[in-house]
Amino acid sequence: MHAWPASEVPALPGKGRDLQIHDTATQGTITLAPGPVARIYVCGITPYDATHIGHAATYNAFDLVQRVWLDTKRQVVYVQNVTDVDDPLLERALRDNQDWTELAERETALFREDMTALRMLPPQHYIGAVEAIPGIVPLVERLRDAGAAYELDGDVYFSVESDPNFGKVSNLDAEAMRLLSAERGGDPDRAGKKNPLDPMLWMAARPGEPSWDGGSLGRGRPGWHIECVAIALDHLGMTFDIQGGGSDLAFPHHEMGASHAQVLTGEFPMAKAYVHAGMVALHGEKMSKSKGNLVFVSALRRAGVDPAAIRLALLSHHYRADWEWTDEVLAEAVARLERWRAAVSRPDGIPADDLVEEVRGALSDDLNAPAALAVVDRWVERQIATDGDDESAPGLVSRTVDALLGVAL
Ligand code: 5CA
Ligand code: ZN
Repeated sequence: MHAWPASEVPALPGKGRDLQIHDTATQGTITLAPGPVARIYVCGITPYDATHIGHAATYNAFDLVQRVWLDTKRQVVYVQNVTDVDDPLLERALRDNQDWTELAERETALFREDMTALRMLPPQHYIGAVEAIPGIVPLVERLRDAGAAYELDGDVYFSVESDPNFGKVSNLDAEAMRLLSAERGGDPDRAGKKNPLDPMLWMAARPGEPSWDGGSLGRGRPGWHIECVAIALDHLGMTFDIQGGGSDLAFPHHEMGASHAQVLTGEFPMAKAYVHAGMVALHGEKMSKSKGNLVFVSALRRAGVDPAAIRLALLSHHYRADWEWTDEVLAEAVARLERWRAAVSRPDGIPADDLVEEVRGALSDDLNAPAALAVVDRWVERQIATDGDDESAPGLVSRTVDALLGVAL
């Protein structure tokens, strides 16, 4: 699939710092020092509805990762998927009596527009589940041939017991795993499974549903976790730097993915850091397509909200925090954007060399975007209150905010 156009990232004087980031698997902060090429896989959308603020917040976190790495003069290989065939997408298409491929294409196109408007840097490889099927089938066959998968009425399940490291990504107890499995696409109550948590690798064709040739697996469609493993291994190989998503993906999605990869390659972990963004809520509940309590990025844009203000609203919360979207959050961001623009539009100003280093310091410290905003706020206050004579300062602040925070002033 094609991704979306990249906005240019200005080069800053000096060099950025290595990223320290919280890793869900080891439950601590680790310093990532990739080689000249940093590799990241971020789980993409299931395109059955428009991009909401929760999605945007999660993609914002991983956009910051890219920007920190680019500032260290590394090249970044960024891979993102689109789950363009899965139960929720097919259910929505059926409910609304529309073609599932058209629904997926339309919502993916809107996602690209939203990401472009928000100045999120695009992935180099943007891969749909459907186009990944030829790579998924042989992996499922390998898992089955290794004795790590079994058949149940034509469906193929992964046996979590085949992985000695199962549980080491999300660190949850058995009861929590069971509850989350039922909530997040699993089927722990299906009779005949070896372990209630075992996830599906390949679902045999159902009447009225799309299906593909699965070689020795028969016709069907892929399970969710193997989709991301196949795409990640194909484009990044094993032991890449970060696998990212919202905190609702830690279990089962990233846990199961790590397990599939462990059995396939004999290695753990698939990613050096498992990075999870907090959940954005609306009216006290997690924003989710299934609940319908959503604020869409495209609706805000249509209402005339500057995408740079949306981006500042996202940046005003630490990526790991759970937070609530409110009108005040947006109003504050709109006011901040106005202040920042007024400050950098002055022909000269007070020196900003420290600002670059301080923003770098904040972001390399587990992507502390609120601290980075505070650094810029302090410069802006002084800039508005004082008459400086540093001609290069406003431009340097603009370029820093653009390069490291993705906000065009
Ligand atoms: N296609 C799968 C991943 S392979 C999927 O989870 N799609 S999604 O459309 O449901 O979510 C896309 C991303 O947005 C995921 O990383 C998810 O964790 C994140 N996300 C969903 N809802 C929220 C929310 N309310 N707040 C923050 N992030 C969210
Ligand atoms: Zn995924």
